Amino acid sequence: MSKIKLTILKIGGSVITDKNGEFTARMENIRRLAKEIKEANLKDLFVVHGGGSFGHPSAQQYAIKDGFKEESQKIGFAETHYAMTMLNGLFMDALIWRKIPAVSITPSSCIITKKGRIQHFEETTLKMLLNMGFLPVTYGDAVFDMELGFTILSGDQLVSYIATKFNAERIIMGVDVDGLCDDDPKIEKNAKLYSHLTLEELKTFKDKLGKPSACDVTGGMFGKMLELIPAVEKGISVTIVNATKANYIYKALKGEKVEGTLIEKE
Ligand code: IP8
Repeated sequence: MSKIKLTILKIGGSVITDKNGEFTARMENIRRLAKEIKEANLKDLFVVHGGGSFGHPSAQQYAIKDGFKEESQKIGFAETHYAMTMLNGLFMDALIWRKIPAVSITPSSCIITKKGRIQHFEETTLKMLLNMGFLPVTYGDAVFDMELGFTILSGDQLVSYIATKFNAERIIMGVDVDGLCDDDPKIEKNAKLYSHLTLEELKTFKDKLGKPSACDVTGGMFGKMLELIPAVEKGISVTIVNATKANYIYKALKGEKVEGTLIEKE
């Protein structure tokens, strides 16, 4: 296991779903990303995807992140988890159709959090999948929590946790913007892209990032940056690229030059 130099690829929920709808998958992106992952043919890859318009609406409606307070939330927990298994199924279908030996790991069955932070992770299956050359795929999910009863675990926390635990070589974050900018690129057309940031710059930069968008219970770009800091502190590089653009993820996986933001410790 120690010889494995893991690449962790996170595909944001806004890339594979339309956040303006409910249960609206962006199938063209899912299929294209499966093709890019197949063509990059990387050993030791681990894929994590977000919830988008599958996981977030019911999580928000039933306040799952805040924990178990009343019986009526239980159906919300079940719905949120089920919605994530549906989205995961669409992604797995595209990967397996490309003959990628991808196997899904369900966070709610192997992870327990404490006040929202990962406390136990039964990682034997993940290790075996990696050792045998499978592609493990996991996702943000509704999970059980030692103090809260249950909560929402973001895909970004999973990325950071697995990266640090398994001493990953690099993290690639596939998002729906070109990288980190000095302003919100969805609102401000002249926003300037940062092509390189050090950890110190990232720490000052994160304070300037805008508020998360309305239907993202795990904190949007701001939450992502906070989660990634421990991984960058350990010397794991983070590349943020636009996964809605054709071949950007392919190039990032292959280590080729691609527009985006590279974050390194120094
Ligand atoms: O989209 C959260 O994962 P994220 C998933 O990576 C759920 O923040 C269930 C809302």
